[in-house]
Amino acid sequence: MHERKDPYPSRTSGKAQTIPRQDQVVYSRWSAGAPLSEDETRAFDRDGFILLRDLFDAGEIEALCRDAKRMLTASNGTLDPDTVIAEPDSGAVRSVFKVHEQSAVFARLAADARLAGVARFLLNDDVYIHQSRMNYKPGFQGREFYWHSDFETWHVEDGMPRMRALSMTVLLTANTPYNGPLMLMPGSHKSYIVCVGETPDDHYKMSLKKQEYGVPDDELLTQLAEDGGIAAPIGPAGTVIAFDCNTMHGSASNITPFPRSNAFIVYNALSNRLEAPFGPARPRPEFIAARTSVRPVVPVSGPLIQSAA
Ligand code: 6CS
Ligand code: FE
Repeated sequence: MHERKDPYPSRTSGKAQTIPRQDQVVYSRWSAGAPLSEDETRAFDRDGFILLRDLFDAGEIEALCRDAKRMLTASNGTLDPDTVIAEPDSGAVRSVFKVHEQSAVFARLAADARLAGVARFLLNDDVYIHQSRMNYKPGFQGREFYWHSDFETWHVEDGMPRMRALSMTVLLTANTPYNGPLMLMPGSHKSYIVCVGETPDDHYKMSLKKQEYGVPDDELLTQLAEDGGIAAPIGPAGTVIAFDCNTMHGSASNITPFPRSNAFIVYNALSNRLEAPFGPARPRPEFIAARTSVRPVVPVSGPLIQSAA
């Protein structure tokens, strides 16, 4: 059989190492009509993430929060049970996946020009939704998301060929210094951290609760953090963090009483559709990684919800 060349091998050997990024970060050239300023575009390229403040108004944020709560407290049968992930010890709801197919408001959010338009610009292609989810990080019980590059998982386990994808996180509670905010390592997206170990069968059943494979080595993490520092952007509900698929990120447990709930929409370039996984033979299910339900997003302008007036 023809051996497929893998530009980003990981979990194939006993050696943790760094491979330089082989792909662009910003695929478009900035011009005056772009949906980001020149400074924002440059910052995304340099840091691997940017903050977008005040994109949504109070009514829009409230509508998103209401539907996030509906999904959190949904009675049996309302949501696809596979998409609901429990916390490792308490059993509280940690994540709900595929929210853009289980909520009209989140479907509208994912198509919104304020997010999808920016994704199309940065990736310079039609985009589709690779993954969407709510991470609830409940008070007291919300556990950490250990340091990782999303791309490492998406490449090895899902067969995403190249780095041409990004996440948009919409904060739906305030993220404070205390409640386990998203932390990112600026500049880390320029290095691909090769992880050691193999991928167990049905790895997602464990990894979505607590990741133990595909975990970067301490020394390489230390190097990245020494080189670029660690950012923990905070802000009120409605703040958006856009970050590259290879930016090293994670978040700590939430021992405060206050939940830290964030929505994530992952956009992938249409030209970067999933292939066979580079690691395990069997791909992960559709609700974590869209393989067949691939539809270009047509950005929708205007408010998320029709106002009552
Ligand atoms: O495995 C995944 O695809 C997911 N896991 C993490 C920790 N981040 C990205 C993604 O939701
Ligand atoms: Fe992640």
